[in-house]
Amino acid sequence: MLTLFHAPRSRSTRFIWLLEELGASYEIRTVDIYRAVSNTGARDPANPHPHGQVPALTDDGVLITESAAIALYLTDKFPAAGLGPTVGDPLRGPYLSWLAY
Ligand SMILES: N[C@@H](CCC(=O)N[C@@H](CS)C(=O)NCC(=O)O)C(=O)O
Repeated sequence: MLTLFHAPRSRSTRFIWLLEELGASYEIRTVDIYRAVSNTGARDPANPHPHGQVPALTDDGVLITESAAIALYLTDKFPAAGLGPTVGDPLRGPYLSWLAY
């Protein structure tokens, strides 16, 4: 089971989009985060991210953090969706470059 740890109006929103585009089965757990701009919110003990940030994704309990890593993990996990060039595809290199950029 994929679980996205999400806070509204944050970077984790991009993974609702990606999970939908991939046709993945997933659940969302909304967590609180500290928001420096407004000095509101707080680290949420329900969030497994080691820095209390979002996005965080777990796949059967295995934790994945960092947006680029999560995007790569998900597009690799669902190759049939055709959203990320797979290993051996000539476009794999540019894909990884743009993800890391
Ligand atoms: N490099 C991380 C950055 C994650 C990040 O900065 N997330 C913000 C929300 S957009 C956050 O959780 N802030 C709360 C905090 O830093 O305590 C990624 O892209 O996944």
